[in-house]
Amino acid sequence: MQLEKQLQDTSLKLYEKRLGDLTKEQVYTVLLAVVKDMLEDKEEISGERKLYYFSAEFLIGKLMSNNLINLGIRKEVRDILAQNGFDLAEIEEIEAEPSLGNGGLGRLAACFLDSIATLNLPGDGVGLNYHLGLFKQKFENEKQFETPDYWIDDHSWLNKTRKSYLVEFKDFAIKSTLYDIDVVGYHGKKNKLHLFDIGSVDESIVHDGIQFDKDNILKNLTLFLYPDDSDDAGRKLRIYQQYFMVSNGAQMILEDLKRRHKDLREMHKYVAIQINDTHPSMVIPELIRLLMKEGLTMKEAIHTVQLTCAYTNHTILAEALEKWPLSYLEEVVPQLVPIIEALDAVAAIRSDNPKVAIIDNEKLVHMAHMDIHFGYSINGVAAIHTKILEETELHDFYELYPSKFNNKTNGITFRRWLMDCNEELTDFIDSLIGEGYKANAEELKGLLKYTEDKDVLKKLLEIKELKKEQLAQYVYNKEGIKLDTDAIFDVQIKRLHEYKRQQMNVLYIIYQYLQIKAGKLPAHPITCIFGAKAAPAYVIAKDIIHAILTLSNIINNDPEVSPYLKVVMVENYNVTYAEKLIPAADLSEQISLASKEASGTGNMKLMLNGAVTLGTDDGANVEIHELVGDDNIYIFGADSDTVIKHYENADYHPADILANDKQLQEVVDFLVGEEMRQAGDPTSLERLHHELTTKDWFMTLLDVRDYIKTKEQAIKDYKEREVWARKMLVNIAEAGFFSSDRTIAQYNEDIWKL
Ligand code: DL6
Repeated sequence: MQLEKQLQDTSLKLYEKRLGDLTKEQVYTVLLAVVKDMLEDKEEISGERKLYYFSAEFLIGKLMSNNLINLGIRKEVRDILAQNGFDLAEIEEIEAEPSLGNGGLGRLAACFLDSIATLNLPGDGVGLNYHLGLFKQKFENEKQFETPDYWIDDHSWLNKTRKSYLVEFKDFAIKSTLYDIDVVGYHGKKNKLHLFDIGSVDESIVHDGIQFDKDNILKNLTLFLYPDDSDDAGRKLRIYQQYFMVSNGAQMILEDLKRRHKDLREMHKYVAIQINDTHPSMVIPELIRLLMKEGLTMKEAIHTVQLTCAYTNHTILAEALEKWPLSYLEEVVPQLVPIIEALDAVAAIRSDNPKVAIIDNEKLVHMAHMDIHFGYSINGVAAIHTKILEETELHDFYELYPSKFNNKTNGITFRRWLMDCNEELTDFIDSLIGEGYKANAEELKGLLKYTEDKDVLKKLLEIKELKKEQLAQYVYNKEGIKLDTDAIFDVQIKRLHEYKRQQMNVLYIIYQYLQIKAGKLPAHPITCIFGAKAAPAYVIAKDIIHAILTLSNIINNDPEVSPYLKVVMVENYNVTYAEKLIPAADLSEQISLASKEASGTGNMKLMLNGAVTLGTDDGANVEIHELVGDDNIYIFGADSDTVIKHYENADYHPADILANDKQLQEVVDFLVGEEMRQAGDPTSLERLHHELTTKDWFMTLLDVRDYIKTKEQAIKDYKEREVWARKMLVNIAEAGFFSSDRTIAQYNEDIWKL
């Protein structure tokens, strides 16, 4: 009653009309205003020691439904809107998705904020408010184009605050503006996501897609996440952004400590900083610098910073571990250079091993090395990833600081990835085991007692069918492509990267196409669905997108083939799309080259929604495999030890494999055959073909045979509906371990100690 009154009053105030007489957009605005008021009134989580989670990305997704769930009012709001002639789902669709992230790293940060608040821990996010996001992906002529993602409008979750700090660069200083987004825990209190910005950013300098003058920092600083760094100006812009983020955050932290009359020498007693990947690493020298300005000696400053900062590593890919030329830092933030040099000197005293130096012989600053020397914890994000860090990639550091290393297997928030995106499954689970699993995800195991219950298995299949129909409708509206919901939905959704091996799925599709053309039909129709953005300067990744779209064009328009095989790549894959695709997936493609995917989190979301994994023993797949057992997952391919040995011995040559496998050669050559050349761009296709046949750095051809065989087995098994439903059930039941509530509880117990 109270809520209805609030909605009606706000409706009258904003539009001088009753709720029932508004347009859908106006209803959204009214609901946003009411929910923002409720969030404003929520008490902030407080505590003696507070966490600051520094991250370049926060891929938060639309917030309305999540906030309604966490406030515990979603059903009530749905009923009130229904009484006034509106469908809540349609109203929620109106929200523009914040474009503040790229992939798993940013989505993890968003899940973590949800869990930190839910566990009633004082912890805020610190990042930047990118006006045009990563980019909006458009497909034209079977190719990706990038356009600005204008996600901020007059009505958003951003709250402009009065906080502002001066950030000094070599040639100028900038005053920041701080926007906050409230982060409310499930039936709990709130924390904040702090997003720093500047008033002088000018969206009008962007032209020809996402081109802009990279030197004009006052106008471009917070335009885009991950601006193109293929030239010097782009790389320096990234340094400007990173320093702007950490200097603001550090100043905010110290201001808060001073307000609380805390001794800055003991900052570590009141503050924990989690450095999410290396983008925020400059927070270490910046804090030291600011503390020295406050009167601490360098020794005192290093001491407390070292006990405050912890670092999470999210990749072993060398190119993703940032190394900035010292000369760039001199040009952008010279004030940090003497501090970084001093840290390098301290590190050199601790170890004379050049492999652990912060500044190397070529005068490159290894940001991760600074984090490891001057952070008190370093964690990987899945068991196998941490093991590889300890034994191989960061072994020299592990020998130096064994006790700093720990594993925190990633997790996902079930509020968004089950309750929000799959209400039908949520209600069904509630009816079987009650709602306890929402607070204690391990209770999902209670579902295991239904593995032989035919009615339960049948109902699971019915829910999946329903979610597939909903997705088919959504895809039809968005892409104009009709999906056959009887087909197995085979889903690969993740950033486009060669190590994730979307190209292996491409080879499977070609194989299957050629089989069908030769009259050999698959055991069951299959629809291969992709969602992925390629980094704008990553040429081969864009070639892979081109190959997928070209194949999709050929196959979907071939009446002989399309009843059995379809290929769909959805445009502008984002969190909103993921929320539709994941509940509808049958098969979850997690096919990275073993050792390369740090963890993956899509694998967890898909499992939780009853998709069965087809994957390598990589990242968190290894832990999924252990939990569900051999019968409920499809594992293939070389293991990480074998892969690491191939790299060490430099003995992997794709040509050798092709020379011994005529059929595979035919599949690979299809990429540059007549049909593809006619339908696509020969230059792009030849480049991809050349890469695969001469280099194949991520060993696609090593695993593709086993991949095809295993996928064929999965498709065969899918026909046994009840057996398949049992696999689905086991996956859902065992997904509890992957709740981010568990991950965050572990971070807190072992690292933050809030
Ligand atoms: O930890 C979150 C997420 C992992 O699940 C992915 O496996 C990992 O690729 C991703 N890492 C990055 C960092 N850069 N790279 N590549 O995005 O982190």
